[in-house]
Amino acid sequence: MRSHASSIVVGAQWGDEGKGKTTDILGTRVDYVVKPNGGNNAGHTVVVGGEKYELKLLPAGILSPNVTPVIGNGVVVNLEALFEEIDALEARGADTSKLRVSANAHLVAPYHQVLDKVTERFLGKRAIGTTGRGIGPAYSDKAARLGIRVQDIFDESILRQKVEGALRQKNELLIKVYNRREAEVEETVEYFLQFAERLRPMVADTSLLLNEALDAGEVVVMEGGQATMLDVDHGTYPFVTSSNPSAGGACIGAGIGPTRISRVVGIVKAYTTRVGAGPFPTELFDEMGERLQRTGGEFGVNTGRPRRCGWYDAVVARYAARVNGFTDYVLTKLDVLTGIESIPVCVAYDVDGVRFDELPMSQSDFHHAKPIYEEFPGWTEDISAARTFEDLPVNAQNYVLALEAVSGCRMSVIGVGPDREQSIVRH
Ligand code: 2SA
Ligand code: GDP
Ligand code: MG
Repeated sequence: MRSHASSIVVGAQWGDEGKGKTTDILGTRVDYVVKPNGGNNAGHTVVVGGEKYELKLLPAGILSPNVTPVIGNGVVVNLEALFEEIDALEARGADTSKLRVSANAHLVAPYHQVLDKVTERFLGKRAIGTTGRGIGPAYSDKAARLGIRVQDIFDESILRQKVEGALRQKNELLIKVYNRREAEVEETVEYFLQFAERLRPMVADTSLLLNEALDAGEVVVMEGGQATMLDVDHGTYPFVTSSNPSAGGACIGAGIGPTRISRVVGIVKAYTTRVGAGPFPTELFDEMGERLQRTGGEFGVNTGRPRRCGWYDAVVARYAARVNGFTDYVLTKLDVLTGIESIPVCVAYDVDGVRFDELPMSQSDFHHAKPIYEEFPGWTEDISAARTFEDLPVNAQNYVLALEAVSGCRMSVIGVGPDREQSIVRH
């Protein structure tokens, strides 16, 4: 794929489409890879030369030696998790010394994780199925202006004031509503300070760094966490994460203006998965769902939770193409469908007898949506060694062309296996 000055990579479904691998194949030259949103709720599995890496808080670009990885201002950072991940990568010989972390990124505190878990318990049947990493409470504090930012841990008196302010409110909740132990100011201050010296050399004005890099003709990729349908504005609210994983959120979370973006790449799986609760019209509850889960290795990178599986949903793909303004799609995991005789694709919904070609405006309608399927003949040949479109069996080619026709954007790359080499580049 040709390198562009600045690309955004966005999940088009409910996550785990293979965004981590995609960052690697976006061009022969990538200088910066930025994570603009999310935190250690994300999980990217990347296979490089047969070696498997599981990344959570760090952008997958960290595995490419010439890339400067950046944690943008839109991320919520768990410092304990960050250093654990850095240490694990260093132990395997990866070089993490170029990592830069935005001074404006918010920090996840231990009380955010407690609040995440107890809120889920209090929601009962309406629980979101979060990763329990404190992501929602950390973003809530950011919006409520009660958050602690990376830069705060380098000024102890400011840090103490902010922790005191945050805990006055948090402890009311923890003690009176949730019946938990209070979070203590000094304990929390000490928790953050223990990381300060190790973090200091990594901290930067990352918006300035990235814009100067673009001025100098360098190539920047923004690697979105989670996905469009988990976006707090555009997803299946309230069954969403608490950030904006869509393309607009990447500009905010990296500090790069929309006029500087040259390409927006949607990553879409040849079928659909979802982790956690919430509507999923094409979900399969039968042996075929189990087959997709098994063949696709559909288990959470972070939590190990089995992912719910179902057929490709073109209504979701068209919606994602629209709200993100995709210029290209990368279609992943086509190989997982090998051996299925006839493959259904959802092209519209039936909502209580009414046909919907676009995502229903009302969440209640979406909960009632029944897929209207078109069927496409499958293939039995192993496609994992295909490197050109013509290498694919005709039925696999036709399946891709059929998806392309209903998904709102051209499909420029096709994934036929987990390794980054296992890709067909069409445009
Ligand atoms: P949270 O923890 O507040 O962000 O959870 C809110 C919803 O967002 C979903 N979510 C995810 N969905 C898919 N993959 C994610 N990352 C991990 C992975 C997930 C894992 O790559 O496998 O290990 O379980 C991710 N992160 C958040 C979450 O399931 C909730 O529905
Ligand atoms: P992300 O969160 O979008 O980065 O995706 P995950 O890493 O959570 O999940 C995607 C999984 O699919 C990973 O295990 C990848 O190694 C794997 N993967 C990516 N592309 C392909 C592909 O084309 N074929 C197959 N079989 N696996 C793939
Ligand atoms: Mg993932």
